[in-house]
Amino acid sequence: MSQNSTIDRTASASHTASLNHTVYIGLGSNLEDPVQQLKTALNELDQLPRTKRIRASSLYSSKPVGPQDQPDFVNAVACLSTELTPIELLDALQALEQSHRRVRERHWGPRTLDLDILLYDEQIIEQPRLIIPHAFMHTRGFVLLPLAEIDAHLSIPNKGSISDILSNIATDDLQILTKSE
Ligand code: ROI
Repeated sequence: MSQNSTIDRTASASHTASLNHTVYIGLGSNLEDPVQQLKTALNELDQLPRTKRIRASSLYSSKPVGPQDQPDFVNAVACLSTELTPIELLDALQALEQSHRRVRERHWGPRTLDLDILLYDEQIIEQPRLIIPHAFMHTRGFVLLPLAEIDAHLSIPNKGSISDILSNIATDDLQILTKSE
């Protein structure tokens, strides 16, 4: 019995020490009170198993990329530390999207909550369900500006530093709505 509890303590110590993957998540919403959708989602990210939220950007309003006949978006980025594998994290984020009764009326149309894995350490992942770095992140001001706010020195594998990329991207449609806590 006492031997078991020693083993348990050791196991749980190494458990904590291995919360060691740094991931960045993009959040977006343009339906059903988008500011509240994002605030709730940021708290829920902090509740994911074997995961801690490290930082979150301000909330930004942004003009829709894609079809213009839809409401403006609210966007933000969060940095997490996690033990989840990329696919475990994807499953957890998709479950969260569902719990927000995600509406996605059409491709590139309005949605209640989008949670995208942008970066997972410096890994490059190309699987049927998951492409990391996120395929469009280096072209989108609504991802890059919040990302630069929480980590100005980040680089996107194969694409270069956020600050270089951002210097060639329009961000004048973005406005800070709520400062990061
Ligand atoms: N446009 C903005 N501004 N923000 C988003 O999060 C967003 N998400 C999308 C599409 C429809 C491409 N446009 C967007 O999925």
